[in-house]
Amino acid sequence: MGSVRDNGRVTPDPDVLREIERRVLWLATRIVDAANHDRDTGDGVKVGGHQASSASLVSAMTALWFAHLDAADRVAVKPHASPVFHAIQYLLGNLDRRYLPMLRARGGLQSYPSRTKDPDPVDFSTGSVGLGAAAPLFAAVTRRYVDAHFGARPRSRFIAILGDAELDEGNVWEAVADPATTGLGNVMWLVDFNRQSLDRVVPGVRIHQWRAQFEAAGWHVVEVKYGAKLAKAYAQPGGECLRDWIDAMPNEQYQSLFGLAGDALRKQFLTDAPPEVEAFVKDIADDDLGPLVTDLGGHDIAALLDAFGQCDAVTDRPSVVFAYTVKGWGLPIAGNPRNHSALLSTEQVDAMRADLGLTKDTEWDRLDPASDAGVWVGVRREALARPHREPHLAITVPAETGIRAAKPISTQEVFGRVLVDLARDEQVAPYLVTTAPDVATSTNLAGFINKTGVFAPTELKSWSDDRMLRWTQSPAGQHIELGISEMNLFLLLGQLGLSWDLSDQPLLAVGTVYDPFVLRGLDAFLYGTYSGARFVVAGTPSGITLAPEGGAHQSTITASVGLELPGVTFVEPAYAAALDWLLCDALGQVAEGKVAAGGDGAYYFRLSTRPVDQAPFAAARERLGDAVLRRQVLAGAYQLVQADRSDGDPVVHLVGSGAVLPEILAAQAELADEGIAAHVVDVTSLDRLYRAWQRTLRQGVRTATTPSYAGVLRAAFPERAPIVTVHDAASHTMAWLGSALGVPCVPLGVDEFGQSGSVAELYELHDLLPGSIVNAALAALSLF
Ligand SMILES: Cc1ncc(C[n+]2csc(CCOP(=O)(O)OP(=O)(O)O)c2C)c(N)n1
Ligand SMILES: [Mg+2]
Repeated sequence: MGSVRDNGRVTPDPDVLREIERRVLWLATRIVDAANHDRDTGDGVKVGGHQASSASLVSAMTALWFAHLDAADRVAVKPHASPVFHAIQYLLGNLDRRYLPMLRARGGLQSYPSRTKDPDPVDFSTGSVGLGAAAPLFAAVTRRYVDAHFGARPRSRFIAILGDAELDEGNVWEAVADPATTGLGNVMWLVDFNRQSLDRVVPGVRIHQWRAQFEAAGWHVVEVKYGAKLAKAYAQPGGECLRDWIDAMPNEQYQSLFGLAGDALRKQFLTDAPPEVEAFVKDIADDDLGPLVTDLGGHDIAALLDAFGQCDAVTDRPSVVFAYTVKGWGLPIAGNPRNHSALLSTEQVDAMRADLGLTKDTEWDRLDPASDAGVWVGVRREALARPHREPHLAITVPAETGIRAAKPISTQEVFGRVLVDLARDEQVAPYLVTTAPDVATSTNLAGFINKTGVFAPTELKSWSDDRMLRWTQSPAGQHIELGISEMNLFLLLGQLGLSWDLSDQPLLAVGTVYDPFVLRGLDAFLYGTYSGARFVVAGTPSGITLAPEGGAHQSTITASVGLELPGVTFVEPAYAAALDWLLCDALGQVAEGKVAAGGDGAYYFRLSTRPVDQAPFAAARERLGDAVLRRQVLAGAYQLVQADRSDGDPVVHLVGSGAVLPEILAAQAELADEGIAAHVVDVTSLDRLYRAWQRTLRQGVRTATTPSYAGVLRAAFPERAPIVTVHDAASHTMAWLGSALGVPCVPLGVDEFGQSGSVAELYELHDLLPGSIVNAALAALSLF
C-alpha cells in the first residue's frame, strides 16, 4: 500500500490520506461543536473553541502525523488547533473516546495543548502565541547540547506549527535571531498561512518581508502556495498572468472571494485586474472559478509532503514552510474574515455528518480497521510509538558545598562559588549547564565558565588570553551564552528543564538574569513552569540595594512574582551557608525529577551584590545546631536572633529577607537598648512559608475544621507578638505575615520607583534604615 518517497518514507495512496483528512476535519469540528452544544455548563459562560483555526491545519497535520513524522520527532501545535491534535491522537489510539465530548471540560481536553494536563502525549504546551513556536527551537538547542555531551540520541525533528499572526510576536524574532539557535537543521516551522488573525484579514502581503527576515537569519524558506488545480492552470499558455495577479492581490481582496460565488465572485476577482487575466478566466465556468482561485497548497497533501522533504534535505539550518491555507477550510465559514470564534450551527454539523455517511451512533467511531485508511492508521500508530522516559537523575547532589566566609560576602558571590564547587563534584558536574542573556560575568558565572567552558557546536579558536575569564568555546563547554533576550533565557531554561523527556537526558540547568528583567522574560518563565520544566534561576542583583544603578535596574515587584508563580519556589537568603543549603537542595530536587509527580519545577533565587557580615548567622548556627538550622532554612524561616528579655519587656518580631538583614539587626540592638525584646526572623523562602500557612488553612477550609498552626511558623515565631516586616521589595509581599500570625503587622518595603544613590541614601528614602524599623516596631506594639 502506498509509494516510497525520495527520502525513503512510505506514503499511502492519496485517497487514503484524503479519507483520514476528512475524518480529522469532522472530529475536530465536532469536538468543538460538542463542547458548545452537547454540554450544559449551567453557568451561562460561552465555552468556545476554534473550528476555523483548526480546519486551516487539518491537511498539514494529517500530512505530518500520517505520512511524515517519526516516533522521535517532537511537535508544538498551534494553540487553536488543539482539536485537530486530539482528533489525530484519538484516531491513532492514544486518546480514549470518552474525552472527545470533553473539550474545555474539567478533567477533559484542555482548550490549548498542555503537557501537564492533557490526557494524550503533548510535546509542547502552547497558548500564549509565539512561545509555542519558539519552544521547539530551544528544544533543538538543548538536543544539540545533549548530543555533544552525552552521545547522539536518535535523530529528532523539532517542529512548530504556528499561526501566521504569531509572527507578530517579538519573541519569535528574538528566538530566530539569537546566535545560539543557528544551524539547527532538525528544526522546521510550519506556518499556517491563512492570512487571518483574530480580528481581521492581515493587511497587505507580508510574505516578502517575512521571507527576507528568515533568510537574513540564515533559515531555509519554502512556500507551499498553490494547489494542484492552480498549478495546472498556471502551466497553460498565458497562465503566468493568472499567477501574477493572484500573487499581487492584497490579502483583503483575496479573502473577500471566499464568501462569494458565481458572477459576484468573478467580478470581485477581476476588480483592478489587467485585461489578460479577464481573458484567461473567460472560459472557466462560474462554478469552477471559485474552487480554482482558492485552491491553495496548504491543503494539497502531496505538495506539503514535498515541502517537508525539501526541509529534511537541508541539514545545516532551520527551515520554515509557509503553507497557504484557508481559515475554516472545508467548512461553511471558510475564509470569512469574522470566523475566528465562529461556530457551525447544529444544522451545518448535521449536514456535515450526513455528508460523511456517519450517524449520531457512529459519529465518534475510529476509521474501520479493515479499511485501507484504517490499516494505514495502524501502520502509523506503530511507527509513532514512543519509549517511556525517566525524569530522575540517578546522582546524589551534596547537601552543601560547605562554603565558609570569614569576611562579609554577597549572595551573588556565594552563588558563583557554590557553582564552582559543584563543578568539581564528579557526580553533579557532568549534568550542570548554565545560561545567561549576556550577563554571565556580571552575575558571577565567570568562575563556572572558567572551569567548564562555553558551549559551541564546534571548537572555536580563542582570540583572547584573559586569565580572569577564559571564554573557551567548544562542544565540551557547559555554559550556553545567549544574546540579551530574557525571553530567550526563559525559553531555553524551560527546554533544558524538559530535556529528560524531549532529549532523554535529565540536566541540572541554572540560569542567571538581572532581577528586574525577570519581568521581561516573565511570559516565558510562566510558560516553562506551566509546562512542568525543572530548573534554577538566579535573579541578581535585585532591589534598590543595587543602589547606584538607579530605578531602571532596581527590582521591586519580582519578589511577589516569585511568591505567586505556581510551580516555582521563591527563595531569598541573606547568608552564605543558607544559600549553599538552599541551592544544593534545589539542584537535588531538580535531579529527583519530582515535578513529574506534582512537585515544584523551578527555583527562583533573588540575590544581591551587597556584602553582608556572616557573624550573626554563625551565632544562630551555634545556638540552633546545623541540623535544626538547616531544616528551618529549607522550610523558609528561622530565628536569627533570639532577644534577651526580662519579664514584662514588650516583645516584637522583626522579619526580613535578603540584603536588609543588617539594618534589621541594627534596629534589634537599638530596641534592646530601649528595653524592647526584638526577635529577628530571617525569611529564607517567603514562598515556602506562605505555602505552609496556606496548606493548613486550606485543609481547615476543605474539612470544615479549625486549621492547625504551620510548624515552620511556630518554630520561627515561638511567641505571639506584633511584627515588622522589612524587605527590599514591595512592602505588600510580606504583609500577609501579620494575618498568618494573627498579630498587627507594619510592613516596610519599596513601593515607588527607585533612583540612583548609595545604599544608605536609598534605604533612608524608602524607610529601611534602622531608625525607621525601630519606629515601625513601636507602631506595631502600639497596635497590639
Ligand atoms: C500572547 C497572546 N496574545 C493574544 C492571544 C489571543 N489570540 C489567540 S489566537 C489570536 C490570533 C491568532 O492568529 P493566527 O496565529 O494567524 O492563528 P489562526 O487562528 O489564524 O490560525 C489571538 C490574537 C493569545 N492567545 N496569545
Ligand atoms: Mg492566521
